[in-house]
Amino acid sequence: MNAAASPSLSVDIQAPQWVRHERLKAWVAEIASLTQPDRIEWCDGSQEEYDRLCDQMVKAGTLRRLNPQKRPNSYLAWSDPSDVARVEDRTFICSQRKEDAGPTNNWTDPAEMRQTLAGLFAGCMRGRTLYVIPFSMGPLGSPIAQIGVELSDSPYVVTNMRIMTRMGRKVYDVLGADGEFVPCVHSVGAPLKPGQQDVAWPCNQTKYIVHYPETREIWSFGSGYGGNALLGKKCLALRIASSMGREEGWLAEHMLILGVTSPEGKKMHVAAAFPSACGKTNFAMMIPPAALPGWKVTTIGDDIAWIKPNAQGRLYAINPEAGYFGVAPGTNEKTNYNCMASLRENVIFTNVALTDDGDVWWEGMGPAPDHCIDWQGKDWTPDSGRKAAHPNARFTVAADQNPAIDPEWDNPAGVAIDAFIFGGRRSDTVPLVTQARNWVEGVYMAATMGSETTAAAVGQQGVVRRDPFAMLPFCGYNMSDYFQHWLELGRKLKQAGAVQPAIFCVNWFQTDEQGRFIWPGFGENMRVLKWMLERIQGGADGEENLFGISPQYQDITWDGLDFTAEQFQVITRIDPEAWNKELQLHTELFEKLQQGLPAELVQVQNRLRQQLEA
Ligand code: TSX
Ligand code: MN
Repeated sequence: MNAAASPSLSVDIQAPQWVRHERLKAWVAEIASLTQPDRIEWCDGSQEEYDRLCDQMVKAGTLRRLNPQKRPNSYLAWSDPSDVARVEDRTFICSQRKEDAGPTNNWTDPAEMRQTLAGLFAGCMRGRTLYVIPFSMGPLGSPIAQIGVELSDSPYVVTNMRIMTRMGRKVYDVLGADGEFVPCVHSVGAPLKPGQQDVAWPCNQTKYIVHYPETREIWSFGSGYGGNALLGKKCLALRIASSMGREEGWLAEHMLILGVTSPEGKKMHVAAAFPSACGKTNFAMMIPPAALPGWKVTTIGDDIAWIKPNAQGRLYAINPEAGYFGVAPGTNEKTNYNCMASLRENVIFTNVALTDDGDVWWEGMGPAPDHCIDWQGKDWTPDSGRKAAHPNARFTVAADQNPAIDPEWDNPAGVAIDAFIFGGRRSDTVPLVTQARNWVEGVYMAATMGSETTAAAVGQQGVVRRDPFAMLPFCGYNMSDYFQHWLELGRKLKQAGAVQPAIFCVNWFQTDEQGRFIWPGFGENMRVLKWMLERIQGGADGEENLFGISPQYQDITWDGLDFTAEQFQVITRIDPEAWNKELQLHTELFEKLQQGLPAELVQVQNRLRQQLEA
């Protein structure tokens, strides 16, 4: 298709003078010719633009303005009930070869997918505005950052991208006349006929979230929600970036990054991967207990880490995002005080309930109101037998509203990573904390990590789902190649003369016979973090077991907490019978990932099995 020469393109494609990138302009013209929008808007990322789009969405019924006394400058969106989460079964990695996507990704031949999408995108923006959204993932101009440009017909996407990324005119200065960018094309897939009335949340039953890792392109059709539509996040910063990182020798990980400062003022940085529903955002914003005075936790990121080795083999990490797109239900002053403080103003809420005084409410926020309007716009009372907020309801808020933001969070050089933590939600089997004896055993722990599904998935309670590195839905290439990449990177760090970061495996979620959590969790996790940091610095003791090194009761600081040696024993013991079953499940995972699975990981498994039998 010769888009630029298309006679049917009647829309004004004239770019503002501050866009000097001819290839970008030609691409915008090409996509406009395909999708046929009524207008093109070149977003500048200004406050005026944000306010204007919010006003426009309030008029269109997409947003409700919240009570400015209760929640200044904040809005509430209710999505279509069919468009409430990422659609993993509609997410595709379209590499040339199927093997390069691997057994855990959906794959379609790229040529075939391009044809399918050409059909779906033809005329799909009729009656709408095409917004050109330039954004930087990572501090502007950082050597670890990447630029993307999203073309979207959704003003909700523009306003969320302004919060979640460094978005706007300043990106064009970094891009210059011919800088590299990841092209991202997004449409809600709901063209309007002349005079047709729009709906509050346009979307399409047909959905495609498509990645071409070799050409580094993203195409998304049919959804306006979260990671399906805000293409900088899961699509670019994880799926495409993981593939870039493999080619270029760095890591794009589904990890929070936190800083932890000791009473002596020594600061370390930790990156941690947890599957969904394990409280990543809570951990990233954790407030240490008063009984551990002088310890401080600061947030660099809550979801994604881009990590590059320097010439000395030290790993430096940035948070590619500029905001938090977090799950609202369950968030309150006790589970995450800093998060609640972040949400006092300038927030976009999606799919939470609207209270009678024009504020928001969700399950687990605090006492239920006697009446509110639920996320589907219906009257709700505590006895209506439904949830007022959708379980995947979200807030979008700028990172710099977090009172615990790390002073280095915006540093283009990143922060030096001292430790990796991998965790899952396991009611048994996996002990509170274990330090891997070496890099390969750490990679094994991360590769085999799993998490129990919560009540959210009906009838699935207690089933362990393997989620290697918490990357299963986010790795843009073959998972076994990804393990290999981690192993190779570990070797490179060592060769460059660095001490490799320590690797820990944690589980806050063991339960007793009555199903009650044993470990108090939340701020008390600081006690575990403290042990880890003292391990790294050579101070704390631990005891070697089958899988690595775990603390004994006396190795943890218990000041101000009633937690007995007996309770500690329960959450740190290794039950040989349970681990026999666990290793069987690891074997099942490895069978699925057989193609290209590093032999080193199989060797670790064989060693564990032998030791367990002995
Ligand atoms: O986020 C959590 N973290 C990490 C916090 C720093 N959650 C919430 C998970 C759902 C998103 C946790 N839930 C954690 C945890 O460490 N631990 C638990 C389990 C738990 C729940 C409640 C209590 C104790 C443990 N106790 C009381 O509510 C009194
Ligand atoms: Mn995530």
